[in-house]
Amino acid sequence: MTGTLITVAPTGAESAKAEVPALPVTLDELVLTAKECEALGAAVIHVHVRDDRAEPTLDPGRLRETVAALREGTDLIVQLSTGGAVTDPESDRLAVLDAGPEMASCTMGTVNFGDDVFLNRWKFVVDLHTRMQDRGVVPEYEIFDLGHLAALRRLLDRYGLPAGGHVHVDFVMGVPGGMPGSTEALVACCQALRDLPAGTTFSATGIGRSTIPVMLASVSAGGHLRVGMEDTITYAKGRPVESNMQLVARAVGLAQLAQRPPLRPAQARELLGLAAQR
Ligand code: KMH
Ligand code: ZN
Repeated sequence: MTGTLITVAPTGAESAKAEVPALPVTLDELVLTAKECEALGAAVIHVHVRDDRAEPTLDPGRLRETVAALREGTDLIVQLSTGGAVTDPESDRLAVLDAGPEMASCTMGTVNFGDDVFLNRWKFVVDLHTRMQDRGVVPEYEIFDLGHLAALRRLLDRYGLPAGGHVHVDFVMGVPGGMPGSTEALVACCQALRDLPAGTTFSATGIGRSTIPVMLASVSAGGHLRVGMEDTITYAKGRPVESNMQLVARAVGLAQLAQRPPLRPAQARELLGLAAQR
């Protein structure tokens, strides 16, 4: 493991612009954030888009326009969220792939999500996985709970490897209703990776106050990092995040401290099996 893959998740679907003014919600704000995060060391951008009222949307035109603008303005790997918001119907979430991203997220099971439910039926997960195979979109499998890794093994056993042949997972830890954002939980996930194809890579992100413990645990376990205002809006106790760049800069500092500097987008494409897809 020679470098660290840094993913920025700048917006998400949960925070309101009125409450978090630094959240990038317009296309211009998103592209500027993407450029600055790329300059700092991010290689992947996990994208949720907002409408003109800054509400989460899966509008196909807006998704296509966003993919095009990010491609034009950066070399980042564009990973569209198929998770959307908890209220989004499955049909709209599947249609995200029509926007032609290099990567897309694929959550491996249903999870309580605060007071809501983030629904990911087995049949839906299979549809998403097989459509991504057909279109050459490389998935990032989102793991909110330990059992999601067992579901991933079952998926790969029954339906085969993803496009590009490489398996990459992201542990999303500390969601109220999912696994905790603790070193112990991360170690348990790492142990379960032994049942997945050799060479499977992982990144991790801790929601809210678990951001820092999860970041430290992931780097020490040889993992990669996802950071951004989708996952935390507090930089330190009593200190709101000022920008996504602040979070990326902190992750870059940690990666450098660990002597695993950030992977450039081209290196990240090699790692994730994307190079062959271009
Ligand atoms: N917004 C969450 C309900 C994903 O992007 O794939 C789901 C989510 C996961 O953020
Ligand atoms: Zn997301």
